[in-house]
Amino acid sequence: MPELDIAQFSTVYNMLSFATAAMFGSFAFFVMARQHVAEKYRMAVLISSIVVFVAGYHYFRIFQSWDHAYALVDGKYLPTGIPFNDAYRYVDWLITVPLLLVELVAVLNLPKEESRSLLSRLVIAAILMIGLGYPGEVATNPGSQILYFILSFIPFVYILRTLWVELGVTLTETEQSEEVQNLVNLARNVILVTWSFYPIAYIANIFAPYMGGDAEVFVQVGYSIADVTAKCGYGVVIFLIAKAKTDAEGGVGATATA
Ligand SMILES: *C/C=C(C)/C=C/C=C(C)/C=C/C1=C(C)CCCC1(C)C
Repeated sequence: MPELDIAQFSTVYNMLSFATAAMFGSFAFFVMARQHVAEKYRMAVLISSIVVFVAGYHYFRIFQSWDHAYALVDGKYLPTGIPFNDAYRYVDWLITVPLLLVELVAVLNLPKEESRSLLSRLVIAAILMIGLGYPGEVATNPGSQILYFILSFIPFVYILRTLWVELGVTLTETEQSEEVQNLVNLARNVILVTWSFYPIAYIANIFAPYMGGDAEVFVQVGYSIADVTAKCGYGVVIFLIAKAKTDAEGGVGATATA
């Protein structure tokens, strides 16, 4: 771990605290929001609440780990020797990234066959993406950092391609309303933009020898912003899709008794 000045340490400390609060706040929102959508869309909103709860727990652990990894000595934050546990992030992603994809497919309520085929491929690609990224995240030599970046990038592109090309065809074929199509488009764009933060933040690891403490700050702040938008913000879009479909089908009561 690099030595940090007070501003660098505090920036990460405050970001991790903010992300923990955002996750648990969103958890409360999704738990209550569930009642405002029809029965068949509740699974998607339930999964949003599980995602932010799991992430909130992990952020709390990451926050504690960060706090223990450094001690203030003569106006500088020096490593205490207690390792900062970044594995929490990857364990978190291993659970939450597949769930985020399940959310999208669940809220669309597609025919069973198509849901299953889309989901199994998306989930496998997500696990490969995270699993191949981890060895690069913990590596300190640029060769491994770049190699695992490239390997992880392949399933990343596959996921985006599947969401744009295949899901696009399915949306037209299943004749979703224009409002729903626009919202699904928004959800896909939220995935594209927020998920792109991760490989960008990762790259700072490669430049760590030239950036000093700033690299660690960049990575931690980048991942935190990405997580809040990709889990909380995206969850709100999923809720809006569920709500739009509920309203189009006659409201909560009408679909619940149908
Ligand atoms: C809630 C957490 C989410 C949505 C995490 C998403 C993570 C990624 C899209 C990570 C992607 C990576 C690459 C494409 C290459 C470098 C290694 C990773 C794992 C940072």
